[in-house]
Amino acid sequence: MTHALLVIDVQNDFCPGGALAVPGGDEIVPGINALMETAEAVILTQDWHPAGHSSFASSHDGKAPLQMIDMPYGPQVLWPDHCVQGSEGAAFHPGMNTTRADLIIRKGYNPLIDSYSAFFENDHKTPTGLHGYLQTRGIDRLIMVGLATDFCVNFSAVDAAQLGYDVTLDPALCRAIDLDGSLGKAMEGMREAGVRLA
Ligand code: VGL
Ligand code: ZN
Repeated sequence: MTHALLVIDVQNDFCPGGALAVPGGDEIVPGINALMETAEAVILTQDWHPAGHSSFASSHDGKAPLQMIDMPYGPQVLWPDHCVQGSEGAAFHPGMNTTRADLIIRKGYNPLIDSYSAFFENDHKTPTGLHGYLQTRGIDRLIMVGLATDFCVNFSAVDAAQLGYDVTLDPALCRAIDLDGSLGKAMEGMREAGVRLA
């Protein structure tokens, strides 16, 4: 088995001081750097939205961040503007060792569809290309860490398990948004999908 460390969205906007700060988001950086040393492959993801993205509350009249909206692909949480392509907020946390990365995959660039998962956009159909990359490299085991546990890490882990990867989540190297019990639901869903906890 070849394994990869998949580091989800450790970007300035998800760290304290950022536009969509996840409590303690920056605390996981040293541990992630250390884990990179023993990983056979390292893949980083970057949430990467065009300005005016449809997941931003500011793109919808009368809507505030954290309200819900119905999109053609299903219900969608509306977020503050975050991880706008090329902005400082979209950059990786400066402490993260990005030099070690074999691949950086960007997601959420389609203005009409959000993409929590590193594998599929939120329509659960449009691939990001990551599955093809992993298959052609013969990677079948994934260690997942990053931000946020209950959104992008969760959707990535469940998709990976459903695609047949052996998935282990390291909860010590993840932090959550926890919106209306979303963390508990995410942990339950990941367990049901067969995601292991480190
Ligand atoms: C994320 C909300 C919006 C995440 C990304 O990385 O978990 N959450 N965009
Ligand atoms: Zn986003």
